[in-house]
Amino acid sequence: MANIGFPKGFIWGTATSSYQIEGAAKEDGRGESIWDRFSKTPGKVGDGTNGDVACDHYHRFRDDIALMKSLGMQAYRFSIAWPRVLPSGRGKVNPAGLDFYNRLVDALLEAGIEPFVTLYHWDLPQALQDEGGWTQRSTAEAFVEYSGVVARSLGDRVKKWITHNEPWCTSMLGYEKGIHAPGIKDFRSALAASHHVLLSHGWAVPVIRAASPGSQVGITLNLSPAEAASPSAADYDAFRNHDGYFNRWFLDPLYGRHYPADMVADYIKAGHLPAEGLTVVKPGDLQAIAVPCDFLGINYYNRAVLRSDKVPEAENHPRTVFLAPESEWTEMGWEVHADSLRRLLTRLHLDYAPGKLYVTENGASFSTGPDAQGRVRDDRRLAYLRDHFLAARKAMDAGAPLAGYFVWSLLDNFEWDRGYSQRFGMVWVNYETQQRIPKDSALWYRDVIKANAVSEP
Ligand code: IFM
Repeated sequence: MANIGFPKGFIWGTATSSYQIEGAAKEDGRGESIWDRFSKTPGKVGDGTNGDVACDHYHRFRDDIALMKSLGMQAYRFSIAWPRVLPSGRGKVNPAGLDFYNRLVDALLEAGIEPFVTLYHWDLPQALQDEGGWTQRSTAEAFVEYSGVVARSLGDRVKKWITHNEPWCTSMLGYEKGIHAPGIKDFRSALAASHHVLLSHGWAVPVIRAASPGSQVGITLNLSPAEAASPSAADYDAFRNHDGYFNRWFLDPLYGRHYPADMVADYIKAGHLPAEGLTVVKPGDLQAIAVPCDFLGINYYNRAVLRSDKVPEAENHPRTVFLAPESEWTEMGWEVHADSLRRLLTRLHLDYAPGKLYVTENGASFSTGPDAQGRVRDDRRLAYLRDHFLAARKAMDAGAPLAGYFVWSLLDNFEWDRGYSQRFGMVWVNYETQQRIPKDSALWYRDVIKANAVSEP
């Protein structure tokens, strides 16, 4: 067994998000979010649950921080609930909401854990959705106001900021497929939403920097390393389209390359855009989106293998197929494929040359629970994490400037449209009692952090 070391200063942490863990949905002046509304709409969340209580982190954050400290976490990525801070999305600030995050940040720093703050992890104030949500430019303006309020309050202590988590999910799951809040199924709206999310990022970066001097600001994308199922021209075209839809649509404008022309052409041809193209893009927008950032955050879970045939009428995109039936799968139905993380990080380095990368999320859903002795032997999660850490290390050898890694997630939590049926945590949560039990993967991760090294199997 070789011990594979990571560079000195490499940051090891874990990640969560507000709606998935906080609970306290109606406390201290918090406004309604699109996820409150969506999860309470019958049929939207598989197990009929919602985030009203979740992991009750709002009341238990001190214990959760003590737990992180005991596991040796160096950094903690969490998100701010916009409707706690600005219950109507803009205008009147709710001081109690800001106080919660001030207490959280202070307690983290006291525990020696660096806060990485995500400003938007999907809980848009419902009041903004009532005006059209991310399909409207005014939501991007409201996001800048909100970012300024948060950065002015926390910016003396928070030095790592992430504007958005996974703009693809915000726009495509929320407005194209309708399986996430706000549950809209209209591809043209989704394309408008994607532009306004990116625009709000570009506009917010200088505001955050001004309010939080010396800080580093970036954005997190969920990317889909893709490959063609065969060397045929048709499958290659399916790959091109998927890569454009999932990856280049977001990466290209962020790195100053405009929206990919081949995708705009595809969307015009399919009638998703008018002949004039992306009319939501106004003069100056692309320069704003391409604001230089300090880092790019990557959330990686699985790869996509693309085949051109049998595209059902209702789908806008080529069929994604998962070959390799001998593969292992997580309980989300996602293929385990660590080498695609290496490929992804290497490709980003070669194609876009970000100054710094973080894996801001990576993890696996396995429901293994406590045995008779109360121990959670989640061997498959442990192996998943080990293989992905090693794959990331190989990408670093190939030059990818990876500076840190955040395991998704600290706690089992509310997995959006899947409710509590999926468990991604390194820490088991008993939702009846709110008891936490670090799983074997968490104890193993503690040793990785301590050694700053991973043992090869
Ligand atoms: O739980 C989510 C998280 O909110 C965003 N990234 C993917 C995770 C697993 O689905």
